[in-house]
Amino acid sequence: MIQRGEPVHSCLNGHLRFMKNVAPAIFPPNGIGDTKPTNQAVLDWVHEIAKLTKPENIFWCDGSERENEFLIAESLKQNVLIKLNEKRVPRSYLHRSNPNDVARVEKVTFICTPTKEEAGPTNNWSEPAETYSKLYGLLNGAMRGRTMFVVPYIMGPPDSPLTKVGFEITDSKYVVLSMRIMTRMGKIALNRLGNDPKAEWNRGVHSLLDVDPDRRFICHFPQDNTIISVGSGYGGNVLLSKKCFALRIGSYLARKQGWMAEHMLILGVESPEGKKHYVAAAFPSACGKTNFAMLIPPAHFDGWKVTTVGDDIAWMEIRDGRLFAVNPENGYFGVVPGTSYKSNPNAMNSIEHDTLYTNVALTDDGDVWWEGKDGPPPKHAIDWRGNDWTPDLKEKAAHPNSRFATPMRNNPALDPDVEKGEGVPISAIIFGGRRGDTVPLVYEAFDWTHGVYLGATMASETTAAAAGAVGRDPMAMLPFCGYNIGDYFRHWIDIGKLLTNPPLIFNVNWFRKGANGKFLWPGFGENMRVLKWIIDRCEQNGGAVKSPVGWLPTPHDLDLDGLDVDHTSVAELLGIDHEEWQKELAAHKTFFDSLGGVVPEELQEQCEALAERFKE
Ligand code: OXD
Ligand code: MN
Repeated sequence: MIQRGEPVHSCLNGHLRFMKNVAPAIFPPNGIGDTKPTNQAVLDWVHEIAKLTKPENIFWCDGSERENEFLIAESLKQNVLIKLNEKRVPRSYLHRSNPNDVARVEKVTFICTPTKEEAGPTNNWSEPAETYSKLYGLLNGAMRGRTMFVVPYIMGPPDSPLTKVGFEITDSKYVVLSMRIMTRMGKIALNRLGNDPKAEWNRGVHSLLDVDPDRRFICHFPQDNTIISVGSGYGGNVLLSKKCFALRIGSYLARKQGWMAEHMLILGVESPEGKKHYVAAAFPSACGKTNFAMLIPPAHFDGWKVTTVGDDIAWMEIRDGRLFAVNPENGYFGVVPGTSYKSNPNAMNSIEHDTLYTNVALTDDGDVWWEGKDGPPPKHAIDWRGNDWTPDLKEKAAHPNSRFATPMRNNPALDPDVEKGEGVPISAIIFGGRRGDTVPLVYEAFDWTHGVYLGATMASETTAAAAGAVGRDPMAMLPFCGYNIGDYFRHWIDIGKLLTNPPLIFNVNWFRKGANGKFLWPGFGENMRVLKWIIDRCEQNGGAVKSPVGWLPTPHDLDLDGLDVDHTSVAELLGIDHEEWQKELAAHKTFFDSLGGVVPEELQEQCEALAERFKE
């Protein structure tokens, strides 16, 4: 955490004087890079940041094809991008980030609210005025010899009341190219913002500096609708539209303005009769959100269709007593390793063209490769670091967090209503995590507040070496809630009071293991069977039995026809082990206690009620 009163880096001037130029300036021809906004507030802010960072020139992005082609050509010249084999992966490129910079870094991510209490017990807090002065110190002259790009974008469908405008200033071409995929970028945002100097818009400033982990900070100023990110070039830290704006600042604005910004996929499920439901689901990072959002129903569900609205973020508002959701993004920034035609055919089809890859391996014929891709590994490749790689090496060819950025329009299962301004009505909310034991395949909350409790106590096994270690991750928002988590829980409870037709809330666990240590559930497309029960419950015709933890399907209530899972496994999958749940209950209490008194009374009561139900 940035400490109060800590001196601004004493060697700062020396450091900057010799700072290597990782992003040399480019010089566009007339007609490119000159779409200046007309809103005076934006112009003033850009002027202020330019005065501070002292770039060689300013490039005003308009999101056009011509601009994109120019930026790609310049990025190829500067080795920011490598062109992939045009026949195998048309119009696609590979970018390698600095090996010290391959993931989001929570320890240097800060919520800078006037008081520490506003940031709450789950966030790193840092005092706003001091943080601004520290960051401005780091940004002083940081864009010398570089081009400063001004990227206007909107989050949300063009004609949605939920949609918001953001501007990102950056000295990274990779960021500009990625933002064009991940957001609706360019003139569309300038038109939406208009000329009102008081209009709401997000200010994002990003500089690579010299990509030094010691000078890497991702700071959010919710009260100012401002983000400053320095010292990183990795997506989650620098595509400020995504985790920074749509979730951290978004969740703060959502509470203030009475809507919800959630770390959730949104999918549509349509029956053969044409009846359609939408569900939103929150799983912690690395629990298969993208796979679930792009699920292909197995042969047994002939005529059923699953469509993707979003794979990572949902912005939701109340209308007619129901929750409606939009996906604020325009593309997917997904983890590559493990993606194959077997695990996720829709993702594979999406990333076959027009895709920007980061940190995957490059084959000798200019194709991309990663661990878990279909077929045998290449005999030789260049790994994500740029070194020679052969299959006998211990090192992975692709970084485990290597990514694709691909336009959502590449997805063959894209939902037709993804652009609908009013959003899609949500019938069910699903929480879930990776749990080897305790948590059944699926169960339903008794009511909204009980559902909030399921979300608040959500957990997932950490991938750390400690086997079975479980980390609590409320609503999968632990790294993304931009304010006090207690107030966030309260906001969820309050939203429930305004919903006359609330979504039903469920918890799922695809990862339960049997006594033999093997997964009990096949997962992937077969998760359709669980989804089907959830839809049946929404239509009030799915059977269930009451258990202490919630409504549970019996094996008979799940459609398991044609599935190669024996009866004992199904019983294990749906079983409630009282001893395991006593431990789970104790863990809920410990977690709530660790939050230091911010948890609303209603959720404490849910904890007691759960304990009581086990005594019955
Ligand atoms: C992501 C994440 O990259 O949640 O989506 O970490
Ligand atoms: Mn995510």
